[in-house]
This record gives sequence, C-alpha cells and structure tokens, in this order.
Amino acid sequence: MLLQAVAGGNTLFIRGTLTSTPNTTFVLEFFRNWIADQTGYGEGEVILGTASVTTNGSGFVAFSLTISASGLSIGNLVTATATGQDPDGWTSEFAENVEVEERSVWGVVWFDMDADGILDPGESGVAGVTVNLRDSTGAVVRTWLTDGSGEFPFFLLEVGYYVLEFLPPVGVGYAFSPPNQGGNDAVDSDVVDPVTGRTASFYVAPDGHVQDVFAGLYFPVIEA
Ligand SMILES: [Ca+2]
Ligand SMILES: [Ca+2]
Ligand SMILES: [Ca+2]
Repeated sequence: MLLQAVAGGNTLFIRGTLTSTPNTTFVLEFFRNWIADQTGYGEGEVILGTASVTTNGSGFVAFSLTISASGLSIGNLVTATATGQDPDGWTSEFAENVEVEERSVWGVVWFDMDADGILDPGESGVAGVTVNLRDSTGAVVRTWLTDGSGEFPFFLLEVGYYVLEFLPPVGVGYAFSPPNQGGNDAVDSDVVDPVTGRTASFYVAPDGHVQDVFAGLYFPVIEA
C-alpha cells in the first residue's frame, strides 16, 4: 500500500509497503490518476516510473523511493502495481491511491514587539515584505509579497538546499530580530545576515515540508 507521495520539480518521493510472496522481487509501476474509482483502487492513467523491491522471509518490504516525475500537483492521485514471479505465476495488483503532497517551504514574517527574536502569543504578521527563495546557485526560484498574515507559501519545490531572503519595505525602519534565540526553531527568527536579510542554507528533503524558517522584525530605538 502507498503511504505518502510528495512532489516538486522533477522528482516524486513515494513511501509505502508491500505484503506478498516471501523472498520475491517485485516490479513496482507508479501511475498518476486524476480521479479515483469508487473502490479507491484506481486504474493507472499515466505511468510515472518504475522501481523494484524484494520482500523478506515474511513477505514484507517497506520502501522509500524518489523517481523522476514532473507535472504533478496537489490533488493528483498516485497509485501503483506490484508484479512478481512467485511459484504460482505472475502476481499483479493495484495499490490504494494516495493523494500527492507538495514539497514545500512555509513560514511567517512577524512583528517582534519585544525584539526577543521569538514569535510570542499576540505578535502578528508583517505585510509588504518581499520574500525570495534562492536555490543553491543563488537563483531566485520563488518570490512572494506578504499580506497582513505575514505568511509565505512556496510549493512544488525540487529537493535541495535553499536560502530565504527577506526584503522589508524601505523607509519604514524595520530591523531584523536576533536569530536562533530560545532553542525552539519553530518559533525563532532565522535571518543570520541583517544586511542582506538572508537565512543560513537549509535542506528541503524528498519528503520535506520546511515550516520553521521565519523572520522577526522590530523597530529599533533610535537614540536622540
Ligand atoms: Ca517576541
Ligand atoms: Ca532557528
Ligand atoms: Ca525558526
């Protein structure tokens, strides 16, 4: 059965299990469907790729695979067949559909009222901040202008290393909060270079949903 499918760029991560004849090599074929049939075991519409797995002595194998596949998006369904040569002949069956997730980076730019670098209850988003997602070559692969929520959603990303760059509106007087305060990455600010507004490099894994790279902004006290 298929447990997870995460798409982005030209790769599809697939995680699942197969229980069948022991000590047998099976060819898995993966398909994209747009609509599941009523049983939930849809017919394959477009083949995405193949891989082979071998069951253990108990007839079980767990697999995590990354195959080349482009053009997938959220809501698509991925299904699989498993075909193997067992003593009784060829076995083939459709696995249950799994809905495609989008490999993603999501985060928030927030107004850090007490300038402690931690997103505290009662602190809210900052609008008008340009957020650039740069890949390992430095190229901007996604850009977003925040609204009042301060959120930035980047979907369908290729596996790899990225840097986020935050460009607050000019003339307002924002400064970046101190990075990596308090020991909880889920609520800290990650802009390590306040001149460029950039974070350190971080990795988006094949099954990755990065949701902890944030930027805190505050108004520094200007001494007269
Ligand atoms: Ca705070
Ligand atoms: Ca951090
Ligand atoms: Ca963080």
